[in-house]
Amino acid sequence: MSLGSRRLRFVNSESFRELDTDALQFGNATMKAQFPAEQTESGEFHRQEDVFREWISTDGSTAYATAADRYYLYVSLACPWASRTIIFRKLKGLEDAIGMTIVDPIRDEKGWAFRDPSGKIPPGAPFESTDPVNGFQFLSEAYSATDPDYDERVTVPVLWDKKTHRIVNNCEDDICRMFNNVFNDFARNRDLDFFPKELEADHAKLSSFLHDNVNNGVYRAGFATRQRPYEIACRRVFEALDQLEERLSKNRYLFGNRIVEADWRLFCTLVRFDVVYYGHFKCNLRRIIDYPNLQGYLMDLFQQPGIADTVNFDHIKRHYYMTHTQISPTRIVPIGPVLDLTKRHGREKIR
Ligand SMILES: N[C@@H](CCC(=O)N[C@@H](CS)C(=O)NCC(=O)O)C(=O)O
Repeated sequence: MSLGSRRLRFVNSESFRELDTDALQFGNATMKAQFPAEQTESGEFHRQEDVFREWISTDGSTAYATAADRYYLYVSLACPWASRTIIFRKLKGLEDAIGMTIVDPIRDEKGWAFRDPSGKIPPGAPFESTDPVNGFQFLSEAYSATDPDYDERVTVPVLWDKKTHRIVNNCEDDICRMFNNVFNDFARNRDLDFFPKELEADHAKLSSFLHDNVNNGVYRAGFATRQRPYEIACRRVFEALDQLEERLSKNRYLFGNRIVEADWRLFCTLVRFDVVYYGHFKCNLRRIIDYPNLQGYLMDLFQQPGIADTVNFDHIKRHYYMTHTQISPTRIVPIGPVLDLTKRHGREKIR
């Protein structure tokens, strides 16, 4: 039987009988999901769509004109989607043009809160807002200011417009592209381009593969509420990682020697993998440290100027283990793993 096969075989006097572990697990009941509105009856996690997708323009073609000190980013350092926008803001040198507030990594039933993120204030206790722009207590206030009828999950990242007092965009793909393209008059590193025209089609294809199999793949494994969808999702994650390991044995980065958006997209999942996805989301066939090329690549990206400042393992661990209480009801945060991403990686030898 293959490793991790989900069917248990029993021998009886007549024949082999296969036992469905799914049926044994819950009978007819479905386990309560972390996000019930995004769960299918067969136990799969289907992520909601981002709703606010307005575009900032340099030529007045949209209602949102590019400007310094007009747009503002609300993020969590725990979140892999929001982290990509933090990385783009940092790499393009947009810190002076676009302000940013980091929410408390721990979410309770009121959602993301503008609470001191150090963990000193227990959820539920009164707190002073850490949002210097609007004085919001909860991120949900930004969503209801934009659409009073909004009733889906309130997510980070959020790009807020201080002028019209509403959310412009809550999709990290769009926000990263805008940071790359439309703020160059205010960017310290205006010539950096993470979406090179000459790679456009292959790049889009790879980013979409990474989204489906890696970035969202770990969530599909972690949020599954039945054995079968978990196993399918988890195997897909590792098939993708095996392919990427092979690709990165010949290329320093995904497209050779230059770092593009897809690299930062992959980085945001890899850097969380051994710390939370391996244990909390049960993606545990292998760790990233078991893949020599992926681990070297992860360290190479982590050691790029400014990037280590965007990674906060305390926020990451407290967020996942203390917020997803359907998966981790005790809310205990594990002390490990021991991880050092600052070691020599030797990737510069791969040309
Ligand atoms: N915009 C992302 C999703 C962003 C997202 O789900 N962020 C999580 C944190 S990692 C969040 O804010 N969750 C809020 C919640 O679950 O209530 C997408 O592509 O769907």
